[in-house]
Amino acid sequence: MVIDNKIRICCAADLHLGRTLTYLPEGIIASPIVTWQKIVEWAVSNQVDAVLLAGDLIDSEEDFFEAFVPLKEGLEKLLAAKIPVVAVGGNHDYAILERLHRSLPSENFYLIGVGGKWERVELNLQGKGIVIDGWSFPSSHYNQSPFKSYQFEKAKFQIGLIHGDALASESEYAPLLRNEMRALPHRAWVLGHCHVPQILENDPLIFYCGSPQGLDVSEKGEHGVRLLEIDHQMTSKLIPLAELFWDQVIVDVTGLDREDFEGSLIKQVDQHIKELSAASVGLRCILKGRCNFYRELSLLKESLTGKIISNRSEGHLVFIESVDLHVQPDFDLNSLKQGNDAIALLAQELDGDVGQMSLEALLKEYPHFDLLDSFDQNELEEIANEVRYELIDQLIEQRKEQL
Ligand SMILES: [Mn+2]
Repeated sequence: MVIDNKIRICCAADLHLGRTLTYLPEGIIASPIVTWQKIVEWAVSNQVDAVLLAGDLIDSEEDFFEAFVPLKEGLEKLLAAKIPVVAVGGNHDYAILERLHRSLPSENFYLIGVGGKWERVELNLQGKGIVIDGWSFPSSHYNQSPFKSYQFEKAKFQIGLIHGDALASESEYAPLLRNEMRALPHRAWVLGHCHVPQILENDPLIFYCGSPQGLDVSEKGEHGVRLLEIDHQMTSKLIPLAELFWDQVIVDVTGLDREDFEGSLIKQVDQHIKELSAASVGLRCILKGRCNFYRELSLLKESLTGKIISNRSEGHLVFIESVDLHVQPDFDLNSLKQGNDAIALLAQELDGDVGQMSLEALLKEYPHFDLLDSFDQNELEEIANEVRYELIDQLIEQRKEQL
């Protein structure tokens, strides 16, 4: 039920229809297609005035058939509800979107800016003329500013719709310079390409819609569409619509007994995700701390992956996407420190004494040695400590075998 006379425009981008999400446990049905259907449902039931789509709606050239039916059905529902749809092409879908557009309902579905030529549509929304200026990718890469060829006249309510890179000044994906956008008369810029939903500037309003469904665990947090509201000013809000959110959680195992591990894991996860809107959640669990069931954790790591660990509400599940282990054994350093064998020396180092072994030598023992370039000094010290714990653990095991 619309209670004021604001114009409401549902903005989305980067659906990547045709992409399948990585392995999902049974009971979780999430995909870009499901999210597109939810977007359509939401737009119709909330009686928005228009839908803007900022490119990369389709994942690849090969996805014509995967995308055709869901796009057609969605568009038919929107158009039947008298909601016009305006789209531009991104670097993934500039060509296939044009082919699809030829076969899809065309009245009130506009694909604009094809071939990298700026194009304008004017929509009559609640009696106001809202101008949309759009530009589509002409090829899979484009390393110049698309604004160089912009030449339309100023309008009262003017919105820009484009796919490109506003986060870098040089880019192969249509560099969108902020000062160029600020110099144009548009009061809002609806952007696609970056999958993290974010507002870049408030005046003019410049935002990335983000992928409505995070495509993998790196696309963390709430995803959905952005509702652009226009009265005397333009404002926006994120409407979370993804079936599945991804997230990362640090689980501290320090002081836990083996019997308490699973319970504590669920408690720490619940605490972490309670801020997220209702949806299923796929989690990367980073286990940290020190515990006495350290060795068992590498086995647990395998069995935990893919496990559903909690039921939020209305069939919204929480599952573990993967486990990163950064747990150390729970030694009594004070007693290990006594003496002058290798164990004692390593324990003394862990307790703050100056090391006998160089940092470099310790890091060579790290199983992911090739990744170390990306860490800073503090992180390297922490990894060296992980190695010290691991070495002590191995030495103690060896000693037990010799007995
Ligand atoms: Mn893109």
